[in-house]
Amino acid sequence: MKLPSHIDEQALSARLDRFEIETPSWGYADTGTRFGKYLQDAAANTLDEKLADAAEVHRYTGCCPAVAVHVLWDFPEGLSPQSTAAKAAKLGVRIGAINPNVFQDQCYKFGSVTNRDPAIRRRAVQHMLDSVRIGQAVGSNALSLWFADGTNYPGQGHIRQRKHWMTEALREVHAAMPAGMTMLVEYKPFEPAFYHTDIADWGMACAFARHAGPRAKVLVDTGHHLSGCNIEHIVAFLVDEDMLGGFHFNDRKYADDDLTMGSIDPYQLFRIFFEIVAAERETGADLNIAYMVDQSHNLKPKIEAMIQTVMTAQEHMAKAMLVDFGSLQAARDHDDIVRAESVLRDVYSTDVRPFLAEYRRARKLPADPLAAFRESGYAERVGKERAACKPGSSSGYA
Ligand code: PSV
Ligand code: MN
Repeated sequence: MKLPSHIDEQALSARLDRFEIETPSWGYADTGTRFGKYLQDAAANTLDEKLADAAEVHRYTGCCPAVAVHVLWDFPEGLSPQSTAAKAAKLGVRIGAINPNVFQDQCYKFGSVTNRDPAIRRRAVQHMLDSVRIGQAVGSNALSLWFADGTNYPGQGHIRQRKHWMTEALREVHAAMPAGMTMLVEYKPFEPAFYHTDIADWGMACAFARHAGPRAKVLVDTGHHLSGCNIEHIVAFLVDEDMLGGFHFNDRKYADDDLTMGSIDPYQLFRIFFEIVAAERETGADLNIAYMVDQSHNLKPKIEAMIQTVMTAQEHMAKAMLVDFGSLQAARDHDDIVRAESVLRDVYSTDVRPFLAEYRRARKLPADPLAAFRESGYAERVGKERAACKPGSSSGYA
């Protein structure tokens, strides 16, 4: 494919080589909605199987060497973090962000680090401190924090007091992190709490991260915004404040729908990457951002959905890199809004898939990872092996 003349193809390919996308262990397991769970034969039952599936995604795409883990779901009592890290390495992947879980246990019904009961707050902090240690043991450099804390009714909680408890907890955990670890603070405006959420938006996450310490940054989950929100503006703003630590990628139509990245609004995804690429051009260096997927597919086959996601991410990053920043600046200098917008729209309309196919071939990767994975028969094979271990199966553990 012939690229526009202002594009340095080598630089574009080199940037894509450095564009790693972390996939989530929970994206390979059976999950459901609060209305029920439909099991898939091929979905992973154990952490080993999740790692094996993540390794498949990496094998076909070449850009997903890290797997995010959820401490309670992936590290039950007795599972050694070191041996898990060794297993991952054997499969050609590594453990990425560590996600503590302070939202599932019964004691967290009225909150974790913002619970009025000091014993429950301590338990939540202790779990995060344990997660830091797991992270150290597996060589992870990110502690990714999301809290379900909030209230459902006006008057239920003392909002400012809860803010102080959240700050104290984050400070203590930050102080326990080793030098190379980043704390990622995720926000969400609703769910499971529906009146107020203790970290409701990027501004609150940014304030909490600043209070926590210098290695705390904001995590933008693209599904965690109210309708109409300009996510790329948030991204640009946080980048400029040096406070954007990472993404949880997914797409949404109504709420936190966990849909495949770019399936609903691919132009929004392009606009997000455009802001990143623009900032990288101006600073002359890659931004230090953890690109992570947070999708848990109930209907699509999980590995296919993940490969589709990764290909979509590469496409939109590549498109953003095709922007003619010289023409864009010239248009801006003349307040030529029509031209400025066209610079983006023209690039967005460019089909970069032939370029990406060549790019992959040159790296001995399949030109079409999704087709290659389908042809491999992996899903059918593991489906047969794993189905027997599903709840409800006659030979399963249910
Ligand atoms: C919460 O909705 C969230 O986005 C957090 O990142 C959790 O860790 C993840 O989903 C769990 O699926
Ligand atoms: Mn998330």
